[in-house]
Amino acid sequence: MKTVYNERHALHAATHEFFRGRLVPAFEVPARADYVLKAVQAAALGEILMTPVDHGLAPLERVHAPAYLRFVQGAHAEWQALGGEGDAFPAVWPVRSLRSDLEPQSFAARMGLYSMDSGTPLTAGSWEAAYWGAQASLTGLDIALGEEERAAYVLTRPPGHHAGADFFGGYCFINNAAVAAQAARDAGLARVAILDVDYHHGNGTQAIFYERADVFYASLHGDPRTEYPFFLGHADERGAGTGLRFNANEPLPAGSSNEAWFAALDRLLAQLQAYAPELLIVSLGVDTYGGDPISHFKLDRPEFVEMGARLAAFGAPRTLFLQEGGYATEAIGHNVVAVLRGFESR
Ligand code: OKP
Ligand code: ZN
Repeated sequence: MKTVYNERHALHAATHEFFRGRLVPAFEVPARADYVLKAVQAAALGEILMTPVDHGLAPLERVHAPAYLRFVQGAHAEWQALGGEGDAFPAVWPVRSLRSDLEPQSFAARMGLYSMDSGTPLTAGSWEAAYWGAQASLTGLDIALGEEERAAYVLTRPPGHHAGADFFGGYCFINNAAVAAQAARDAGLARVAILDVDYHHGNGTQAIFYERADVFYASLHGDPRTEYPFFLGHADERGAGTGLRFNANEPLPAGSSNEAWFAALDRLLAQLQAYAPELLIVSLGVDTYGGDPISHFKLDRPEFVEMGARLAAFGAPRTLFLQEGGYATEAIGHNVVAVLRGFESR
């Protein structure tokens, strides 16, 4: 399988994030992608494209509000001009009863309007890293839909699935899975499915497609009653309007067994099988690993191989793997390679 690498990922390099009232070393760090690249090279999975093809801003604007994209692009410069030190963080949000239909002038206010948490440092290079991550995803899509290949893997960071149409958060700025799904629709595919196996619910991806039948979002994740992103990802969220029945969540308690995890995976795959997508996009977070420092499932190498095998057995005509989370830095490369090997062995 070919890999598309976002060689500009390290331009997004936060040193610290807020956690329990203090700044702690960041979990979402450039070394994550460096380790995965090494593992993919060592496994000789196939050609690695180091430079994504630039598809421009238009495919990003099909998913994200243009005003939001402009804001992210210039945010760090605005922060610096105001005398902000280091990475930029939001501090105020338009919660219930406050207006979010107006864009304020104040930078601090816009920072809150366009974000969901204070745990996502916005650095000098965040925009460029995220922009090229979306381009890598579009390049991976081209490969997966092309004549030579039926699947591709996109190695990028920061991740994307928490980013909504007009907000960043959960380490995410551009929703790569949503951008790729929309581009596939625009290329003429009728039905696209996104299967999100990251430990965390992909609230951004769900919200973007919640009222649509042409992109099915399915996720298994830590129960939002105790796990980030807390405010979305419950089992009763089945879609709305035309999108009713085209959204499926399998929240599992923190600490769930591997048996419970695979049973939930099979329930989602059965729903997706009935949907018969022309393309399966896998939001591939490997923070389901037992050694992950911020997550609480128990998958290990054999389970990652089994995950890949079940995704292959699913038999989608085309499959696109996009890198999301995974914070046991030295292990994530081996875990990702295990999934991709399992997929190719069937
Ligand atoms: C992003 B992805 C830990 C705080 C956790 C947000 C987690 C985002 C996960 N100190 N904050 O889904 O892997
Ligand atoms: Zn995650």
